[in-house]
Amino acid sequence: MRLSLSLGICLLLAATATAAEQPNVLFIAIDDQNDWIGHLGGHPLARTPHLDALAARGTTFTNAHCQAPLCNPSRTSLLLGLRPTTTGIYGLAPWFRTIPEWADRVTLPQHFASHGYQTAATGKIYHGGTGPHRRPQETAVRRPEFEITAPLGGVGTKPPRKLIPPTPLGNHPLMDWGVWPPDNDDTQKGDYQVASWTVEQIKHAPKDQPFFLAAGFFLPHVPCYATQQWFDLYPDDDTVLPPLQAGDRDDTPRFSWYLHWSLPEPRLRWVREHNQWRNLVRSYLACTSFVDAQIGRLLAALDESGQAENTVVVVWGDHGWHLGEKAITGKNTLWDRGTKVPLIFAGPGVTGGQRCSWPVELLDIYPTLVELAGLPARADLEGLSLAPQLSDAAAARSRPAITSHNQGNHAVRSERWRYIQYADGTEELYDMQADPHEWKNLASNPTVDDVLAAHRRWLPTIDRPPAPGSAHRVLTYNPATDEAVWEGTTIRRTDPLPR
Ligand SMILES: [Ca+2]
Ligand SMILES: [Ca+2]
Repeated sequence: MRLSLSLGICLLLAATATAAEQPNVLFIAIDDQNDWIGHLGGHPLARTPHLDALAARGTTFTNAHCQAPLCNPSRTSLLLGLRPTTTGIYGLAPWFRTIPEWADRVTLPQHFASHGYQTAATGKIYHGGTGPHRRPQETAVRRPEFEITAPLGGVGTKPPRKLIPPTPLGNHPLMDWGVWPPDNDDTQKGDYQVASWTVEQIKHAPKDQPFFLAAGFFLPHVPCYATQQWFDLYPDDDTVLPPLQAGDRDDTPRFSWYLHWSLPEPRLRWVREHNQWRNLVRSYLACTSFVDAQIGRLLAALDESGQAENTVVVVWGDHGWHLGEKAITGKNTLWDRGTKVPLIFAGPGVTGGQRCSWPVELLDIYPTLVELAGLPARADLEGLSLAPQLSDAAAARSRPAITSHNQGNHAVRSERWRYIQYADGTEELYDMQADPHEWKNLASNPTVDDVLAAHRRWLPTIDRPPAPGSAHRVLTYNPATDEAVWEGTTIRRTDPLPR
């Protein structure tokens, strides 16, 4: 009797200990953040002390890639654990819940909510923030994306008129950058408020329940407004400009232009002609440093709350951004500058001070967090858990990173190579060790036939057409007629390249 009673108490204690040890998750997203992060070395002058400190106490992935080079498809892929080629979501629309097949998909935060976590979020997590607001009659039907949300984030304070000259294709209001507001007051910026709300959530976290807390930062997405203090971190001269090669697009297929055929993001030619290139680069870097400081506020709050030891922190960017490389600014490309992102983990289950150079995918975040938290694994996820690499960065990975931008256009990033195939069958291949800027397309070189073959076999076997309701940056191609359609307009083979 005494024995079984003690055994019972032991089991009870063991169960309680397990529950108490279930780690929290602090899930931090940065919008349009390429690898211009201090410790990643994508830009030699980038100043991100807080992300660098997080990487030093955790594991940072130096070869991490998005699954789609655009907000909605990248975030949908990460949060559903499915490739864009599986969902058919490639554009800024649709919202995945409108697709019957995915209407009841259990997302990453919902999986945590199903297993005892309190889920909370603010800012830009999905392309639509923390999920659309439901009509009252729908609340009983569908689970919330997050249990607790705050409608914060976005640009915040805006100047009364654009700071730069009118941009091509309609002078889009988002195409702007520079010093704003002029008084060094950051508190009216959306990202500052996202951080403030998240700090309060950390301070007042439930004592009897683990949390999954998501903070989505909007910058350095355009408009890149930052206060003067962040610009002061960067020299006001041409040493800030990224290296370029004149005529770099001469050896990229015509189809590469179709992926970003006609967009409000100005081309390199425009920013040069209007003396805006340096201003854009400094504005982007300033915004990155500002967001780094907001992430620093979250990490300080976590330390002060005593929860750092029991919280898995993950920081990720949804895709990269060009600042003149390959003759463009913006996203929607299959090169490293468009696909490579920061990805940092720290906390329980993560070895400190590691740099992992295996190609990995944002798709891997879902199964990784599930494993780190000890939740039941799911058989319907397309990513691979990074738990082995978080323990030992040298642990082998079995596959490269894949990025897709609309049906038929894919990049395969292995340790050494970047291979791209467009929907019309044209190809690119770069030796990323010898040519890290992807200047020399080797695809037509007969000596690389084996490399091409080895990479082609990773092209997605599921490659769906755009889902119903797809819109904004959607490109389709019909091989039978050789007809490409961009945003509803046919591109002819003879159309001049857009300037
Ligand atoms: Ca984005
Ligand atoms: Ca080139």
